[in-house]
Parts: sequence; C-alpha cells; structure tokens
Amino acid sequence: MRTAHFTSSLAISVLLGAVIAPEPACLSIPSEGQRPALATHVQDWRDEVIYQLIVDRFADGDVNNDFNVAPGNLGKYQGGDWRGIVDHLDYLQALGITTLWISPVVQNVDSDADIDGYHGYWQQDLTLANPHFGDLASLRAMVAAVHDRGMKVVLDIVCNHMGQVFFYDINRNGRPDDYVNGSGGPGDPIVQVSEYDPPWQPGGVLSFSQEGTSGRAPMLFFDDPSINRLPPQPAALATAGAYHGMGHIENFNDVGQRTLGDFTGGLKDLATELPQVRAALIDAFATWVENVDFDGYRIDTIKHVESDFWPVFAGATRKRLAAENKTRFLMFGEAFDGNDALIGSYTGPGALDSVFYFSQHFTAFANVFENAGSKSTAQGTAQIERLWSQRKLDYGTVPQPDGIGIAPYKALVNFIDNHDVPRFLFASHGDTAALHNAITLLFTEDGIPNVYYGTEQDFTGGNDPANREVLWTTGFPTDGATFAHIAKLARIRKAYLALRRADTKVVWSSADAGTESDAGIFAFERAGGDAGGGASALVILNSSGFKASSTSNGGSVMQTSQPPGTKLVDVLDPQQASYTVDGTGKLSVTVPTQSAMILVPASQVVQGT
Ligand SMILES: [Ca+2]
Ligand SMILES: [Ca+2]
Ligand SMILES: [Ca+2]
Repeated sequence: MRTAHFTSSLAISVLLGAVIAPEPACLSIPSEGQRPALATHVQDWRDEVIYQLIVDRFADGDVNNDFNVAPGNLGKYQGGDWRGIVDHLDYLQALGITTLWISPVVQNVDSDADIDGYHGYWQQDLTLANPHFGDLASLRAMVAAVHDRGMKVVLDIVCNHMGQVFFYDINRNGRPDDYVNGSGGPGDPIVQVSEYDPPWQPGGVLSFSQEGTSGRAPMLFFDDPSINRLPPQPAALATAGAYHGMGHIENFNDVGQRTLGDFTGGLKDLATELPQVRAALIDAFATWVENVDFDGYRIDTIKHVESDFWPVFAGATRKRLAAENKTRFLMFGEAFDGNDALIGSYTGPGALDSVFYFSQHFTAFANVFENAGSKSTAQGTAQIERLWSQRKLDYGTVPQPDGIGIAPYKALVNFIDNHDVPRFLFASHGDTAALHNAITLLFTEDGIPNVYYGTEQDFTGGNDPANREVLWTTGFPTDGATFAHIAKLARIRKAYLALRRADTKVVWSSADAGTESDAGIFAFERAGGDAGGGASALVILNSSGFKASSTSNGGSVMQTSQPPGTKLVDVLDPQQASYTVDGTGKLSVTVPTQSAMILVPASQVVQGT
C-alpha cells in the first residue's frame, strides 16, 4: 500500500460537491496533425498475435520528452515513448507480432510516495495525452505507421478509478494529513489513518473530531501542478459526487468493497453507476479512438465495476464507432482472478467480447508449466482439461451483437506473463525449457495469443516493478532461442488455419506428474469449427521436467479423430519426423521432457515455416 508524503505548498481547489473547471496543466501540445479516417483493420482477432508493452519501458525514441526520468529506478519514469515503438516495428514483426497493446495514453498523476505513474494507470485527465510519451501527433503517427504494416493497436483504458486526485479531509482542517484520528465506523474505536488513502468504511469515510464522528469527510481535490496532481478531467469527473468515497478495499472477496472501494494505491473509485459518469467515460475513450484510430480496448480492473456497467459501456461504444466505419472493435477486460465463472461473467449478453484468461494463467501456466521442473512441485495436466471444459459454460457461445463476430469462449486472450504477475522465468527459477513449452501451448490453443514484452528476451523480473524492465538496454537482439521459438510458433500458427480457428478437443491429459508413463502429457486436437475444410492439427505437450512421457498408460492409448493409417508430420520438429495412427485411429508417441509435437496430416503440411 502506498501512502503519499506530499504535504507542502499545497493549494486546495475545491470543496465537497463543487463542480469546478480547472485550468489545463501548463503543457503545450504541438501541432496535432490530421484526425485519421476510421477504418476496420481486423478480419478475425484469432489471426492476431498481441504484444503487451509498457510504453515507458519498450523503447526511447525521443529524448526530448525524457523529463523527470530516473534511469535504473523501475519505480520511476525511464523515458520510453510512442516514437520508440515506430523505431522497432521491424523487431516486432520479426517476432511475429501483429497487434500491439500499449499502456494507457492519458495524462496521469506523475508521482506519489516516490513512485511514478509511468505505467499509466493513475489517470488524471482523460482528454490529454501523457507528455512523457509524446503528443497527440506522435501518437497518431505511431498508430498510422503500425497500420501501414497491416498491424493493429489496442488501447489500455481504466473505467473503475482515477489516480489519487483527492484526499479525504477527515479532521476537516482543509489540508491532507498523513496520520489523523479516524473512525472505523459508528461505534468503532479510534484508528490512525491516512487522509490520502483511508480504509473502507461501510457508510463512507467519516470525518472525526474530539467529539467523535461528524458526517462524511469532505473529498478535496488536489491542485499541485509540480506532479500533475490536479483536479480530474473531463468536468463530469471533477466533482466529489462522481466518486464513491468509501475508502480503500480491505476485503477483495466482499462484493460491496470490491466494487465501491478505492483501488490499491489510493486510486479513487468512480461512481460508475451514475449516468453522467458512464457517459463521460464512454465519450472520453471513444474520442481517443476517433482521434487516433485504435482497434480495440484492453479494460483494466473490470471486476471492480458493477456488472451492469459493461453492456452499457460496450453497447454505446460499438454503436458510436460503427457509425464511423469502425467495426470488430475488440473489447477485452482484465479481472485479476482465478475464478473462471467470475471472469466469464463479464462476457455475458451485450457485454465484453473477451477477457484476459486469468484462470488459465494460474491453472496451466503457473500450476503446470512453471512448477514442472521439480518432482516436489510438479502437477498433472488434467486440471487444464477441467478448466477448458468450462469455456462454453463460463464465457458463452454467442458473439456479442455488433462485436468482433466470435463467440467469447473462442476469443479469450491467452497469456503467460503480464505486468501484474512475476515473470515465468522468475517463478520457474529460470526454466527456459518450461517457458518454451508454455509458449507452444500459447500459440496452438484456441483464442488470441498475447506475449508480454520482454518474454522474448528471457526477462526474469519478479513482482512489480521488477517485472517491468527496460527493454532497450538489451539492444533488441533477434537471435536468442526464446525469440526464435516465439517467431517460429507465430509462423506455424499463421500457416495452419486449424490452429487459429478450429474447435478444440482434448484427447489426453493426466492427473499424474511423477514417474507414470503419461505423466505431464497434454494433447488436444484442433479440427472443424470455423476452420472447416478438413484442416486439423494434433498438439501433444509433455510438461514433465524430468522424464519423457507417452500418450498411453497401461492398456489405454490416445484416440485421435484421424482416419486409420493417417501419416502425421511434426511441423515443430526441424527434421519433420512423422508418425502414423494405427488401424483404429490410435496414436502412441513418446515426447521428450519439456517439449511438444504439432502434428499435421502429411497432405496439409506447409513448407517453409
Ligand atoms: Ca523519451
Ligand atoms: Ca486534513
Ligand atoms: Ca468501482
């Protein structure tokens, strides 16, 4: 939990409930160029390979915007910008990337408690570009350059909260105090709290004096240009009435706290149930799409917003953009939770197209692959089959009206790492063989593969901010084994329609992770569905970190859907070894430790991948 220590030379702009019209920050935005004509740049999102990058960390293309940077201090701005992305599109294309998910673009509160808003999630003004990353012209130029190469850009947005733009004046002295006497609520004992980020109170944060509680604490906006801690914009969000004012979430399992409380770090929770707040969010972010021609939203912290917000937000956004020739606009949300049914609730009728498949991050990538290297921690693959068996039920089989045209259960955004979890090579103690195997699953399964920047360079960062390394210090090499593996998998996925669009059927999983013959095996067929035409592929992974394993156990052998005698070629193997299913369509193969096969009927093999 971060608390602020900024107390000096502070001017308080506004009192509880007052609507204000603050002066814009003292920034001059240079010529903004032409507003682009909007267009739909995407055919089928399952053809895309997403690369998640933190703009401040990917590439520094313009030293002129490197103000207040602290090189090497990962809690501070490092100097990356939108121009840097343009400079490294060759690198991204060599990796096989087709879509960039960039960190938020709006102006943020710059700093709090000696940590910076370099990540972009401390939004203060939804109408202005963050000057650390460039200006509107350079943002437009970046997106245009990406589109020129047939690539796309997804914008990261936050609907749940703003940055720490106000404090609760619990002692009613008009100033923010680090430690004051507060109350845990009526009848509760006196507690010491920070006015920047007090804990949840069921009736809202109360003010407190010698005589006890005395009504709701005023929420006073800061006005400190030195760190851009200014009243929020647009104006509808610059009134205390636009916020819940309940203090920060203490119990994330309590739905009331989860949806109404301030988010970790004192990030102030918006009253997203109010029509004027909803309208302001819909308009502010759609305006960015109109001004820049983004191709989708990645939406932060969706489980902290009331569920009925999402059909309203998504429906209004789709309608507005479709009227301007922008369709198949991807909206996928982030619910940081392993509960598959909870995550899936956000792709209900009319709501989001997709979500970040967090339950799979835990079940498959963390439980199975990260733990595979040690006999004492290895887990079976049956849990992946169980999770996937819930896809239709939990995410739904009907595409959103006027959405991306793909059922949510087939369009989940799959990921190994992201900016909120320790990197795979940290959690697995540097097990690159396990990472490569995880990448093979990522690129062969149903849904949309998403690569977190730096995975291709074997980054090993642990918890935030260590997992948000600077990429440019690597020199952007393209000859590493992990880079090559990702690039190869991207080529294979592109070459084989079945890997992108076919249905999925698990044909072998194992509860075992020890010395059993099939320990670590996970096999699935991709066939039929939206691929059609008889295209098929059979993917067989062995997650075991210490033994070769087989697609058989006792008298049982893996049954495929292939006709008897079909010759299958391993297109992942440089030697393209082949295997033939038996007279009943069964196939028994042995897969070396921490490796995989991607088997394709010989008649369908595409050379040159
Ligand atoms: Ca820069
Ligand atoms: Ca105070
Ligand atoms: Ca909320």
